[in-house]
Amino acid sequence: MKLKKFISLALLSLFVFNIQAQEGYELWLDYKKIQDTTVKKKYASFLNNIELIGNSSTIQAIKDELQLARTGFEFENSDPSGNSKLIIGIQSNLPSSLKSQIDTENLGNEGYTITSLNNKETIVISGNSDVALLYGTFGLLREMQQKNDISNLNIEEKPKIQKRVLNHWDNLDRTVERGYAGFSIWDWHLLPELIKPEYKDYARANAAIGINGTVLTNVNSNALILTPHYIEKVKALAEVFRPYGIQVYLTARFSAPIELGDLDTADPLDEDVKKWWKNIADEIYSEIPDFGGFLVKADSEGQPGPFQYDRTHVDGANMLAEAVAPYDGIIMWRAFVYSEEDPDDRAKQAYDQFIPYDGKFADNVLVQVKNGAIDFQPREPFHPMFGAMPDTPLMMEFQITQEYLGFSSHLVFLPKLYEEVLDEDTFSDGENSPVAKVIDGTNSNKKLTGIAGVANIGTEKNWTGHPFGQANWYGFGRLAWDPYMDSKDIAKEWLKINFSNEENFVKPMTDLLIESREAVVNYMTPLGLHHIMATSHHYGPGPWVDDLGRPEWNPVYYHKADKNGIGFDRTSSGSDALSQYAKPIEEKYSSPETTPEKYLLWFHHLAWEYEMKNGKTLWDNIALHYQTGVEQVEEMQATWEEMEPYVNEREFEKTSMLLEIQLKEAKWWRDACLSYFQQFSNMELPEGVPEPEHNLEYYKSIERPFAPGINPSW
Ligand code: BDP
Repeated sequence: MKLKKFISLALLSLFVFNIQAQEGYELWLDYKKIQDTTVKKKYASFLNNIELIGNSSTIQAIKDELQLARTGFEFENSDPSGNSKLIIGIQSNLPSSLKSQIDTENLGNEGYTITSLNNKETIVISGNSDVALLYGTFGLLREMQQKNDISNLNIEEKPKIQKRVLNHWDNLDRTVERGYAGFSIWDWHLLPELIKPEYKDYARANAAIGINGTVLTNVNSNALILTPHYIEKVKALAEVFRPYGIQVYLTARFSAPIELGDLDTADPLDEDVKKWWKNIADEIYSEIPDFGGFLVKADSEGQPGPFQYDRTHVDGANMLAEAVAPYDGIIMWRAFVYSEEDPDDRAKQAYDQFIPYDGKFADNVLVQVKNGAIDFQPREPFHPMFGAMPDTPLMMEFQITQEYLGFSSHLVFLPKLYEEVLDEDTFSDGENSPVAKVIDGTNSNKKLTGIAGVANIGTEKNWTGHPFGQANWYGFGRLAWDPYMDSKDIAKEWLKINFSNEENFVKPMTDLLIESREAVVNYMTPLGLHHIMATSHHYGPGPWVDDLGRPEWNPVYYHKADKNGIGFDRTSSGSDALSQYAKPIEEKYSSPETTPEKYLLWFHHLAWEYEMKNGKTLWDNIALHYQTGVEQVEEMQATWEEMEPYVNEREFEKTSMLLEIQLKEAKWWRDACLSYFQQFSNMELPEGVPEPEHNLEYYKSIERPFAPGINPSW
C-alpha cells in the first residue's frame, strides 16, 4: 500500500515537473538532457569532478545550480572519465599552481574568467568575489546549454554597466501596472512567512543573465511600503536574493512624510523632512544592510514632488541621496516628466527641465531616462537628454513589458529595439558617441552607471505570458551586461538554450525574431508615427481619439493628420524639438529629404502627396508599410509552422494561437488606421493593400473595457 502510494506520488511529481517544463517555467535554466554522447561525455567529465573553493551562501547557490544542471543534463550516472576537473574559486584562493595563470586584476567585483589549463584537462572559473564565480558558473552552463565546444576556453567577461536592474511596476494589492502576465509575483500578504520557491527561481534566472538589482514596487508608489510592516517583507525577499548578488530597491513616494502621518510638509529643504527620510533609511538599512536605494517618480503624471514647494529636481533627489549615502545607497530619479500646464511639445519637456541642472546632482544620484522622449513607442528616436548632460550620470530605462507593443499577445523581440537605441550616435563627444557609451560611462568617464528594464513578469506559469516574452527579459539582461552585444547573437543564444541548436531551427527563427520588431512598427506606427494607440490601456489603434483632458494624451496631438498632410513638425518651423539634439543630427534631420525615413513623421509634417525615395507618395508608403507589417506576421506564422519538431507541444500550440491573434490584430491596426487617415488624404489605397473589411465607425466602436494592466487606482 505504502509503496503504491509512493510510486503514484513519484509519478505525479514527474508529471507536474514535465508539465512545468513544457509551460516554460524553467526559463533559460532548463538544463535539457544532452543527446549527443560525445558531447555529453565531455561535459560530464568536468561537471562530475568539481572542486568548489569557498564557503558562503553564494558558494552554496553555485553548488545547488551545478547539481540542478547535472541532473537536468543527465550526467549524474555517467563516468567521471579521465582527469578532467572543474575548479571554481576566487583568484586569491586558488591553488598556487593555478594562481599565477589566472589574472583577475582588471575584472572588478563581478567579472569572471573561464580558462582551460593543464593540457585542457582543467577548467578554472575565477574572479574576485563569490558572485563573480556565480556569474562564471552560469557562463559555463550557458556554453553547455548551447552545446558549444568547451575544450579550449579562454573567456573573460566583465559587466560594462554597474546597476543592472529590473523595475517592477507592481502594486501592493498585487495588480501590476502595464503587467500582462498575471498578478505580481510578490505575495505581500503572506510575506515574510511564506517564501515561495518562485522567489529563488526569479533570483537564479536574473543572476544567470547578470541582473543585480530589482525595484520591487511601482513608480506610482504607495508610501506604505516604507512602514516596518512592509520592510519586514522586503527583508525576507532581500534574503532570498542576496546569495544571487541581487540588491533590492523600493520606490519612494515623495509625500510619504505627510501620508504616513508624521509631518505636514514634504518640502525637501525642510530640516524635519530631511530627518524623516534619514530615519527611514536608518530603519531600512538596519534590516537590509545591502539595500540598494530608491527609485523616484516625482512631479510627473500626478505624482507628488518638490515642485509643490517651489523646489527643483535637484533639491528632491539630493535630499534623498543624502539619506542613503552613508550606506552606499543610490537614488534613481526619473526624468519622465511633462507638465499639464506646459503647452510646449511634450517631447521637449524633460530635456528642458533637466538640462539646466547638469552637474548639480549628488554623486549617488542617477537620472533615469526613458529610451525616447515620448513613451516606450514601437520606435522612437533616442531621448535627446542622452549626450546632453555630460556631468550627470544618466541611467537608461527600457520597457520590457509591451505596453505599446501588443501586450503579451504579440511576438516582438525587443533586444532589436534596445540595440537600435544603444547604437544611435549622440555626437556628444564627437562622432562615434553612441548612447551605449553615454550610459556605460565611457563618455565623460562617469563613476556611477545604470540601466533599468520595466519587467514583463507575473504569476503566469511561464512568468511572461507569451513564451517569447522570456526572450525580452533574457535579452535585456544580456544587453545590460554588455550594451554592445549584437541582438542577433542574443536571439541565437536564447533560441539554442530554450529550444534547439539545430541550424534548421536557429537560422529561420533568428530571422523571425529580428524581423518581428520591424513588423510591429509597420503594422502599428510606420514612418515615425507614434502614440496613436487606444486610450488608457493602449491596446489596439485609436488615431481618432481627440477628447481627453490633456492635449498630449490624445493621438491627434501626435499625428496631426488633416487634409494638408500628416506628421509632427519638430523642426525650427514647428516645435523645434530637433534643436535639442547635437548639431550633426539637427542639420541632417531638419530636411525631410535627409531624415531617415523611419523617423520621417516624428520630425516633419508632410503633404500626403509628398514624394518619397522610392518615387511613391507618402500616402502610398504609409499604406504599404501597414500592409508589409501584416505580411511579415504571415511570414512569421509560416516559419513557426515549420518549427513543430523542435519545440514542445504546449509552447508550439500556444505560440501558434498567439500568432493568429497577432495577425488578426495587425490587420485591425492596418484597416483602422488606413480608414481613419484616408478621410484626410482622400486618396485611393495603392495596389496590394486590400480595402478595410469594415467602415471607420466600426473600428471606432471597438472597446476593450477590461484590458489588463490598468492601475485600479486610476
Ligand atoms: C507610461 C505608462 C504609465 C506609467 C508611466 C511612467 O502608461 O502607466 O506610470 O509611463 O513611466 O508609459 O511613469
